[in-house]
Amino acid sequence: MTQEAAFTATIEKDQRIEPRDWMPDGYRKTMIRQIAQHAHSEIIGMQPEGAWITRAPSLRRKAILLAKVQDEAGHGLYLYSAAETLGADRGDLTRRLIEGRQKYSSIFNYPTLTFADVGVIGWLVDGAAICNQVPLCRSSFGPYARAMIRICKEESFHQRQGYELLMTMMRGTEAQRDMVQDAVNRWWWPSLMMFGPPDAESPNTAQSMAWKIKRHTNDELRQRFVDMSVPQASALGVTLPDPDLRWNPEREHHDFGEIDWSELKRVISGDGPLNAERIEHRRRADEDGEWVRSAAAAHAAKKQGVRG
Ligand code: BYC
Repeated sequence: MTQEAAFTATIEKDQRIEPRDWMPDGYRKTMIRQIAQHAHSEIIGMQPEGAWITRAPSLRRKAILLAKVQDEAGHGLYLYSAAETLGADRGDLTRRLIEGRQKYSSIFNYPTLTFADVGVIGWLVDGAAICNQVPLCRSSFGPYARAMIRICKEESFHQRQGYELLMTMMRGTEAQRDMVQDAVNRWWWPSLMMFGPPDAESPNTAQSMAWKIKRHTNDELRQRFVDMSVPQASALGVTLPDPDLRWNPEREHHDFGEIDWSELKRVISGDGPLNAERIEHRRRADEDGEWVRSAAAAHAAKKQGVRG
C-alpha cells in the first residue's frame, strides 16, 4: 500500500492520523493553520474578559473569572503543543500572529463594556465555541481531537458560569436587566459570525470535510447554535436582537435574519473595533516575557551541561 493510500484508508475508517504518520502537505498545512488560529484565539480571548478581573463586583466573581481566564491560557498551550507535533514552532506562530500573518477569531475584537459582557461571553461565545468544538473531538488529527476533549469539558463549565451570572443579574434590579439585554444586543450577531463565512463562500470547508478535519459545515453549526440559544434566551428573559428569528415547522429549525458579512470581512481583515489594541497588547506581553523565556532556556541548557 502506498503512503497516500494508507492515509486515505485511515481517514475512511474514521481512525486518527498521528504526528509520525505520512500525510499530504496540504493536510499538514491546513491542520497547522486551523490549530494555530484556534490557539491564538484562546490567548487573545483572555483579553476581553481579563479586563474585568480587577473590577469584578465580588471576591467570588473575581475568583471564578481568574479561573476561567487561566483555563483559556491552558487551552492555548495544549493547542500550540498540538501544532508543534506537526513541526510548527511556537515562537514562530506567535510572531506570525503579532505580524498579522495568522488569524484569530473575529469575536475577540469587540469591547467588553460592562460586567454583563462577561456573562454573555460565557453564555454565547463559549456556547458557540462548544457547538463548534464538540464535533472537533472526532477530528481526524489525533493530538487535536484529544486536546479538544479536555477543552470542551472546561468550555461547558465556562458556559454555565456565564449563564449563572446572567441569571443572577436578571433577578436583580431593572438597571442590571437592561445591562444584560444591552450586552446580548451587542454580542448576538458577532457570535453568529464566529462560525465563519457562509458555506458557499467558505474556501476551506470542502477539503476539510473530505479529510474529516471538520465534521460539519459552518452553516450547519451556526444553525445548531441558533436552535440551542433560542430556548435559553427565553428562560433567561432576554430578547435576541433579530426580528426575523422564528421557528420554521417545515425545516424544524429556526429561521434567522441576514448576517452582515461585510462586518465579518472587515473584522477578519484587521479593521474591527479593537484589532489594533488586541495585537499591541499581545506584542507587549511577548516582549515583557522575553527575559523569562531566555532564563528558562539558559537554565535548561545549564542542566543539560551538568548531566553531560
Ligand atoms: N474569525 O474557509 P473558512 C474560543 C477565516 S476560541 C476569524 O470557513 P475554515 C474561546 C478562516 O480562518 C474560538 N477568521 O475556514 C476562547 C479562513 O482564513 P484562511 C476559535 C475566520 O478554517 C476564549 C477564512 O476565514 N475557535 O472558543 O474551514 C474564550 C475562510 O473561512 C473566522 C476555533 O478556532 C472568524 N470567525 O473554518 C472564549 C475553532 N471564520 O486561514 C472562547 C477551530 C473564518 O484561509 N476552527 N475565518 O486565511 C474552526 O472550526 C474553523 O477554522 C472555522 C473556520 C470554523 C473557524
